[in-house]
Amino acid sequence: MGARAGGSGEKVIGRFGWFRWFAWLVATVLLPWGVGASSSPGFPASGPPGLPSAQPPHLSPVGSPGLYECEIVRTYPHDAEAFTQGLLFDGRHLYESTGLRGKSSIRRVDLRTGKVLESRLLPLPYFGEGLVQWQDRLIQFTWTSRKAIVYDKKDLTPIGELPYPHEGWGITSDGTFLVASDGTHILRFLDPLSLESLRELPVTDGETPVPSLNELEYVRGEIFANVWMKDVVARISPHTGEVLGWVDLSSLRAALGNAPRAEALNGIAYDASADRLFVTGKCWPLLFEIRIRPR
Ligand SMILES: [Ca+2]
Repeated sequence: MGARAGGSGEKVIGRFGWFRWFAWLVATVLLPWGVGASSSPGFPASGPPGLPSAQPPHLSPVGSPGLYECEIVRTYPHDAEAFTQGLLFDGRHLYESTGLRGKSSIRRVDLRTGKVLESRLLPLPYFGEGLVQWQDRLIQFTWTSRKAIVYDKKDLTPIGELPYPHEGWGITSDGTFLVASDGTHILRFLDPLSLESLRELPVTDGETPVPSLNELEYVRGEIFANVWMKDVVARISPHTGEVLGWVDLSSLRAALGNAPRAEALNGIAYDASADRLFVTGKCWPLLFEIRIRPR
């Protein structure tokens, strides 16, 4: 591509690189739903089959938000039947919520082997979505049933349900509140006991709303969000809603090898005790520990 040419050409290429990055962002993240759209994209959270957009930027970004990529630290097995909708790590085990009607589940998973240690199927018509731990409980969103299911974490016994007036997509916790997405560009801070919405946080890249926020994880003071059907993660300020950076994870798809059923990247878990970050996707046969670095 000649991008490594030196001399005065670098300035031209640098500007072109910025343009390429901006064009990539618009084309892959913002335009498919219409810039400024604030409603659900109109497709079910399960999404149509097919590969998400994975066209990566190739040149360095200039300005903000920053552009990041990842390196793979370790690779672990992951149940290729798991239509991952929620993922967390409690310092010992992974906990995972899977979707699809009739196949939705909550499960405790051994990180090293990927073995499902314990699981429960959700009854119809529930469609499992985001998953969060609050104290000794797990709270699992359902997509359109307008309720969340509460479990005793020690044995995954359902112990109650909470009404929730929005679509349930992703959910995480900042330690004080729960933070939820509903497929739009709005994040909601929720009372952890009642799921009452206490604050809404529009997420924007500059002036542009970023729709289709999906699985969430609170990581070192930021909210990390999968963007539905994209191999990117948005790093979001929990204070302003500003996208602080885009993490391009399209390189993981090559590492998946032959995985014809692998759908969208979805599932972020952070091990705060060891500063480890895990990601996987819907029906991905692998789960990755990754390290993020500036591109
Ligand atoms: Ca998560």
